[in-house]
Amino acid sequence: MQHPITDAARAYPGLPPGFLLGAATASYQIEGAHDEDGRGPSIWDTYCRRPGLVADGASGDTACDHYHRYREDVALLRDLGVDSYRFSVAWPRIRPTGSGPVERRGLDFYDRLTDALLTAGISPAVTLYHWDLPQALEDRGGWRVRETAERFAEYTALVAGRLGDRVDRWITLNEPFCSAFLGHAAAVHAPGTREGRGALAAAHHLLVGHGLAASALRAAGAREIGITLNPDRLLPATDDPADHAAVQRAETLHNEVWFEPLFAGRYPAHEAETWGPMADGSFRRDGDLDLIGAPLDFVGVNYYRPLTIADAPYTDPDPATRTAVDIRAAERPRDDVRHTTMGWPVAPHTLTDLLVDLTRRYPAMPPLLITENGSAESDTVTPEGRVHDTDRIDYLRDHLAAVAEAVRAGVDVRGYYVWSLLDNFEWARGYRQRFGIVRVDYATQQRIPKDSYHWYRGLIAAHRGGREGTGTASGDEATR
Ligand code: IFM
Repeated sequence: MQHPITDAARAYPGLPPGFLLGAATASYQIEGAHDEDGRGPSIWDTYCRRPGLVADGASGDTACDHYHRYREDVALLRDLGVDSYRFSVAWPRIRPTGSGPVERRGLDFYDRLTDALLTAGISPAVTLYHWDLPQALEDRGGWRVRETAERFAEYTALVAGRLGDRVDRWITLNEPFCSAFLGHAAAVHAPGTREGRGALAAAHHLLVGHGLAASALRAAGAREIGITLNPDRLLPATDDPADHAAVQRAETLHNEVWFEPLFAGRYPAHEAETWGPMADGSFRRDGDLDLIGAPLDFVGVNYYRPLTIADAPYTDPDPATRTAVDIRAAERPRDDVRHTTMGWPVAPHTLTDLLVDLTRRYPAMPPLLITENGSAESDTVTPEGRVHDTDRIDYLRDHLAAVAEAVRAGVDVRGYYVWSLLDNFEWARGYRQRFGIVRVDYATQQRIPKDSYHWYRGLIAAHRGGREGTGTASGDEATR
């Protein structure tokens, strides 16, 4: 189903009144200060030190030095005019070994950041886990074992105890798909292993951790609690039934593992044909579905691009000792649309389709927030010190229009966070990929707001200025 984006919507997406506009980052990608104030090592510190895994041998050791420059970054957010800023707390700053003593200086940092945001009139949205697991917990089994979920709930209670009086919105996990499957199956994220069934155990324990953390947040009186997922819009490469079957297996892996237990009270229906012999589920316990499926106030959706899927043979030679999560499906390239520097196809209407489809499939799902959307582009700085990132502006504008289209189709979307405020450490891609609306010169740590920053600021001003929902906007920055 295609949704033509009208010219009016291109000019101004016609967002509903009260629709929240924000920007997002994550701790390991921006903070730096990897060994300061008692911070312990995380699995990403370890992963970055293994030769050959991260582009250019990069790490988050310094990143954007946000730990020391957060006041400057909050000033950028204030001038941008965002309603809300989504940041993540680094677990190893709060409990360096995951289970031992609490590091007060880590809590103090997020306390200062929270107060700086509130002084700037910005509502903080806190993600508790954006992939930086304390290495000491990984050494004891990591997400493969239930104990990590229990430690996660303890850490959550510590952070809620300190910030809960000032934080409006809490996100337990960011994209558990990446933690479980990119980390324990594809080996392209920390901890960087290929262990088949271990990835399925990790997926389950991440959900258990979410449930326990959500319950700890409720007990602490948290106002709005949610989880951020990265559901994929999966398209069959051809009409061949084999490709459609591959799409179903990919649905299980990418979407249903999370959405079914969270919002339908069950495990995915197609597990057996998707996982094959690994689907033993022995890590599940009675009562887990109730814990995981406890009501939430919102679900965060991170969305960047669709995936075109085709049937594929097993690549793992011995099914009995399978180390990959091999669902016999492969992504096919497409040549009909522009791609970002990540190699991701740009197809904004697929975001509308995804949101409409999720709402239809999961009627019990709470309201949605787009907690990430953005594009990596090959930015250059002009001699005048400007970054004319027109491709990024087009991307953001068209995806916001796609969100507005979903709202018109009846989807309850309450807000949108651009990824990302700053250029930052893009995981295994290092610093080569730039997602920021603010450029970071990593040699000097100078911040340069790009044209997309100015455009977004104009859009926010137009939205605030009472033109919400009219489909038009005035002001050069919002209409370009
Ligand atoms: O940079 C990441 C972020 O940490 C999680 N979501 C996707 C982004 C772009 O790859």
